[in-house]
Amino acid sequence: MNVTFCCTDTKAEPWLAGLRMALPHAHVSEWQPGAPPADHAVVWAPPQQFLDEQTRLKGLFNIGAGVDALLKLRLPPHAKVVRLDDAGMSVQMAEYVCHAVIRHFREFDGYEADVAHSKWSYRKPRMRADFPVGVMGLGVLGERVARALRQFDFPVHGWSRSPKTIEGVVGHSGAAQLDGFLASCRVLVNLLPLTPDTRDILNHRTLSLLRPGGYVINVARGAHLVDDDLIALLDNGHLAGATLDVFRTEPLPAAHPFWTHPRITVTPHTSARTLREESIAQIAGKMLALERGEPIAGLVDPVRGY
Ligand code: NDP
Ligand code: OXD
Repeated sequence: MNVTFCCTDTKAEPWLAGLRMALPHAHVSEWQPGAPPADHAVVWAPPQQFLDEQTRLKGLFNIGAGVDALLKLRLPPHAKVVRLDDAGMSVQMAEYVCHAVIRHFREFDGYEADVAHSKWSYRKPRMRADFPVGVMGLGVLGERVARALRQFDFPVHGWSRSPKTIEGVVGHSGAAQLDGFLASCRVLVNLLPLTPDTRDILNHRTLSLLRPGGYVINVARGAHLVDDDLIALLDNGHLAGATLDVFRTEPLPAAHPFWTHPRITVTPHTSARTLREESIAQIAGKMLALERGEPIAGLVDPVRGY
């Protein structure tokens, strides 16, 4: 079995070494233009030339959960597109989102500002019932996040394409239930894949439906959010703040107003990192399963877009 590796912005050597250990009978190499055809590829943001040349691929393994960038390219005709299926990301996402929700709910930013002035401040406890959290996207990451938030007794709502039953989470599904879902929430967590249906979904109309004093946590993709609409709703007081991990342009340009907005917290696309060891173990296992003709989890439907 021939395995090729083509990942932009990723150091190849540790991945190649790990893949060779996990697949001792395979030939694993880094892709070079004109390289012979491989059976499987491990990719992140590959150039179109790679996909045009590698026409015999059976498996195209994306080293991330989101495949929006990959699906913009012309793909080899028979390759199955496979996304990372958790591989250590869901626990990181649960940590990040719970941290952001709790930081806002418990007003830790306010305490920090007071402490900076040696001020012993006391704030009235806020009621959890007044902070229902909505999770958009109840897939591998969204479900874990929704369950983690329930552990802190927040009222939790979820929205997905098809109906989902998660204990303690009020389920909403489909476009027809989007507005009702949003109106039920004060804190909104976005964990949708970026598809034609979800691009710009966090806009003036939808964010206005959140309860007054709403809070937005975007950890999915920057193009879900209309930047100017968020700023307008923060500035008119409808929204209380936002924590943003993903942006339309990454790295976030130095002049972007998100950097300096007093009620926006920015992190550099770090909420759930790809973990190399977990990812290699998962990918190698799936390559071998595909070679044996067995079904695998994490297959992407290119028409659906995720
Ligand atoms: P999944 O594919 O497992 O889950 C996607 C969820 O979104 C599903 O519940 C799906 O519904 C729902 N969904 C998709 N389209 C729609 C729609 N049109 N309307 C309503 N619901 C919809 O993805 P993951 O949970 O693994 O990952 C989610 C996203 O998180 C990734 O695509 C990526 O963009 C982002 N991500 C960000 C990271 C970061 O570091 N910031 C790290 C990893 C991922 P249904 O269940 O019915 O199919
Ligand atoms: C991913 C990401 O999609 O890191 O995995 O954003």
